[in-house]
Amino acid sequence: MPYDVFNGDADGLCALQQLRLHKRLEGTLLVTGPKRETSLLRKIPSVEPTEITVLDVSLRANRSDVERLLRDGHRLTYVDHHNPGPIPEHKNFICYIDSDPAICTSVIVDQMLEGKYRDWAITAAFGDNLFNTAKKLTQKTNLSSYHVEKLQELGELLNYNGYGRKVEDLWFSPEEMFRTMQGYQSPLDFYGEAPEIVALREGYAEDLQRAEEAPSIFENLNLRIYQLPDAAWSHRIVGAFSNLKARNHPEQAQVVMVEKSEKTQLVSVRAPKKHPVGADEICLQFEGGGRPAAAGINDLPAAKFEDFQQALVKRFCI
Ligand SMILES: [Mn+2]
Repeated sequence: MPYDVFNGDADGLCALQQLRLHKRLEGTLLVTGPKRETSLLRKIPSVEPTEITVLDVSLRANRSDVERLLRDGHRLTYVDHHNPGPIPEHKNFICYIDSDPAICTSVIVDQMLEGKYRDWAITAAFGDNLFNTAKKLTQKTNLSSYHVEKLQELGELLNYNGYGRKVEDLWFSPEEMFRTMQGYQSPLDFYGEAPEIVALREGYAEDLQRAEEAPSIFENLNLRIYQLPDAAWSHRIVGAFSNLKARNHPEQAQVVMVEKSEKTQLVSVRAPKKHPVGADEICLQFEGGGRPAAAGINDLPAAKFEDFQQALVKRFCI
């Protein structure tokens, strides 16, 4: 049985949606999880050699499993935009990796399919907070600004749905969401007809209102750090909240910390929109990862917080 492995956010979902609208595969097994769960290839057991498509999850985080699956004789198609580390050279490893900060996985798929399902790529670019990229892509379509706004909201809601400590925190599991999406050729129909979207809109508004009341623990012209408590809502809203702040304050880096326990915090880092680099560099120093514009750390120990804050100041304020 072929496997489709995808990140549970808007970009992962819309990348797979485009590929499977283009070429439907029967009986595909889906492997996914909340957005933060990136070591997805380890979930594929030893099975007969098959086709494995991997979308929007970092190669760096899956490298040993990529090597294992290649040794087992599988054929991998890997499409992604995260900082990859060294790329394996193997005849069964086909990759489309581009870590250009203005690109997301769904945009790479859009290029592969020559714009065949571009509306889904636009949705994903909005979901990954790549507004300029999304707007540029819309120029190659006949979408009205009214419809572009719908795609924007859809991308943001799908992205929001991907965040949580565990899949139970999410309003809908990414797998469930993909199965629903598959019934729609057009994201505008999906937006207008799927009851999941109404539920996400309500959940988003509630969670966002709570986050807006949270204190910031550091602020200067170049950097702002927020602190959210440990709760299902804060883990759901952290990504959307940091994207929104990054957009509204283009000269300031945005860092949102969410308590996981007394000992560790989850961290979301957005480089300033005006100069969107450095987020992945900092997060890599603390065992996190991501892209130059947007990155995160799953477990920042309390003892490392001072060092982390210093690294942020050094990178964004000097
Ligand atoms: Mn992505």
